[in-house]
Amino acid sequence: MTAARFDLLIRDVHIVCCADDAAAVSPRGFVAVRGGRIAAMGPMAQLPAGACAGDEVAGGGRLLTPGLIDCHTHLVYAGDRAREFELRLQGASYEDIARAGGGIRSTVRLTREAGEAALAAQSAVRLRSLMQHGVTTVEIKSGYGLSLQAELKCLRVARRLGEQHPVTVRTTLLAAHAVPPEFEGRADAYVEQIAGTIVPEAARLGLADAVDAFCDTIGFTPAQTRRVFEAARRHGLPVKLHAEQLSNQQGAALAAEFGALSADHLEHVDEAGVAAMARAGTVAVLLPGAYYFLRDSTPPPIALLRRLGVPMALATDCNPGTSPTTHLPLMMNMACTLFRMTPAEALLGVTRHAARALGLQATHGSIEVGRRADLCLWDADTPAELACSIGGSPLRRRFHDGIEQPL
Ligand code: DI6
Ligand code: FE
Repeated sequence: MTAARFDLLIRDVHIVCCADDAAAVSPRGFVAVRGGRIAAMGPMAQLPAGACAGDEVAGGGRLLTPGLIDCHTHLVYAGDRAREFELRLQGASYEDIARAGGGIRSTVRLTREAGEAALAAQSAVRLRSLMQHGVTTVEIKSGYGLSLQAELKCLRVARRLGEQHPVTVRTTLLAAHAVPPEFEGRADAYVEQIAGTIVPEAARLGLADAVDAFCDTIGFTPAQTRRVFEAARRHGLPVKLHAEQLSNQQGAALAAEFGALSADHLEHVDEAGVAAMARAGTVAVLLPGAYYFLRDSTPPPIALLRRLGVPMALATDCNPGTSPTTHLPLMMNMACTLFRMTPAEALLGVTRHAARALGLQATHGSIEVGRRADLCLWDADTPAELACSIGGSPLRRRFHDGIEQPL
């Protein structure tokens, strides 16, 4: 009888498999990979005698987690917004700046002007930084194009970034991010353009995996959001929503009504909204980077989300205006510090629950036999040690699809 042969064997690691909501650490285990999938795992004592692999990794008793999943980013954009950061330090609010034609629209100007290669090059810097902090799957939204051609350009850039880097990219069409200048005062006409042209084209070209909208006083009304969601439904695309970030628009309930994968931000969500999400199985994506950067003081209702059993994911919201970060482990720290989540919840938020927020829960986000072998080895012993660090980089090794990738 021949001994089991694998492509990759990681031995002597503390494993947090994130297969259930406990996020327990199993000490001294192994994970074996074949064909990009997890083929076997267990305590070291159960490693089949004579098992060998093309690539063997001695884990040295460190922590092995699923590869991290950043389930909400706007990382394809041009330029920066440091000037607006200064204006806010002088007292202007995010809403003031947006109403004066800055904010999202200032990034739209630069993103529209940028050629596809230049846009890809600027965005790739951010993508590589995310990967260096442990990300193996990332969601990338459009939303700084706001015209058919510019939105498709952003989605193409996102898709191409995924083809050119060892990371899984899921794309989301966010044409309903802001009203572009040429539709000033005619938001409904822009929504018609989104529903009648941009969603159908993105769907036809296979460029979008989901559709999102920004439902808020400086974004779109619930009625306009509904029109975008109906278009997504007609074209077979799941929806997500920027909901209740700056005010309560009952967006979470609207998202739940459409069976949304996630409702994101949620600082101002009420109990009815959370209850609707719980019934629909909609994930709460919490974005502590934006909360911190805007110096918000109303955290999302963590205790309520917990009590009603809504899964909580965490993401960077990587964008130039409200969360210029590519550091997902830092978001774990902020979720614990600012939102009082536990380190175990924070880890589940960037693995198991983030996978669900992208509809990838059958294949990603946990270490289980048959799942994708996306894995991170950390210079840490416990999830608390990961969440405790502010801004450091405890990642030691990163595997995507069963293949180790240089950091
Ligand atoms: N909410 C956010 O936090 C980002 N988009 C959104 O709808 C901010 C985007 C930006 O300011 O550029
Ligand atoms: Fe966002």
